[in-house]
Amino acid sequence: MTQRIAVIPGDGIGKEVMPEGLRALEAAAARFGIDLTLEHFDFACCDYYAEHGQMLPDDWFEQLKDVDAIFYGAVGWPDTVPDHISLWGSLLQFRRRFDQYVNLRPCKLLPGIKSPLADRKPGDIDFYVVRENTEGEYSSVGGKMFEGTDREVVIQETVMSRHGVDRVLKFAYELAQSRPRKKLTSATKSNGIAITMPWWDERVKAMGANYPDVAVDQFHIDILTANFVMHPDWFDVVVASNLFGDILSDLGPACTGTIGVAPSANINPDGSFPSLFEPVHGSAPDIAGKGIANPIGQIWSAAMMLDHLGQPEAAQAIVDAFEAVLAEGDKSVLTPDVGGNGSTETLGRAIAKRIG
Ligand code: GGG
Repeated sequence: MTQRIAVIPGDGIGKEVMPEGLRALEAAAARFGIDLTLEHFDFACCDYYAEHGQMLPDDWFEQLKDVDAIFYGAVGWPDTVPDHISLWGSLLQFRRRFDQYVNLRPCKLLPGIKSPLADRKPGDIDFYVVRENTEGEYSSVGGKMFEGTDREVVIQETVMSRHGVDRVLKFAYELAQSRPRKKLTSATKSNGIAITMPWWDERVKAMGANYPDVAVDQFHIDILTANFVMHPDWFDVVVASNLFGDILSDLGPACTGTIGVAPSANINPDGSFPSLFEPVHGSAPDIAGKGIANPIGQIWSAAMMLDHLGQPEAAQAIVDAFEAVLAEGDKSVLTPDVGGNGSTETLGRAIAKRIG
């Protein structure tokens, strides 16, 4: 049976890393006999907005709802579309309408990459950030009063529901329980944000009763960011609200040397709608067009997608391939962010060749 994959490159370096993500995906599919149908879409990017005045066509939900997974690049081109319009008009619509309430972001120090933190080696940093992905601080609830006057007021609410928080905590507890260290860290700011965050802490505690074998700790987000830098080895599974999870899942990969390798899975765990796989990085206008973006975030996202589609061996083959190419350390192959003088394509081709 064929698996239908919606391919949406998006903006900036999304367009450059996507071909390498597909090269790896197709190499793994060929090796493991997986039948994939790739369906290409030109929306959810700022070029589409320039032509149509919106990021998505009116019938986007109908076009995408029956695919098996969405493979996405990056969004944002602030020279033409303000970032909040492009993000809310595309990725956040997908996450919300397809109820992709878990954003799973692995953070791992890979072989051959030098961490900016002293004396860290592969194995020292290996944790997941589980980010709540449909509510929290990313709410569209709020408004403006007396706009443009000296009495101007702007309000934006944080939205946390018991349904929304409990389900992402359950996912995080179960992930922690499945790992050898069985450790869960929750990120809040309960002294300053004194309604929603202490309530999140209470839900963590209540949910913990179902997982007595999982060790739980809780940090305020400010000291937690310091501990990511000073003690990244402390962490196993870190669960956080939408905004805090977004910040931590950029900081974590930065501690592993480059955000360019970081993947993510926007998961609808019950499978009622497609899940979406994309690199953590954005469209990076500063390096777009130069052909030097690291494609591993996109390639690793392809591996997460295959795993989600029930193909763990193919997923592992992709991970083994990029780890081997990184460990080899051929500078003519590697992109500049990991010490090479190669290109997006040289690195992508080397990984695809290694997959077989
Ligand atoms: N590939 C991820 C991407 O394009 N990120 C752009 C961005 O700003 N994302 C914010 C978010 O993930 O909430």
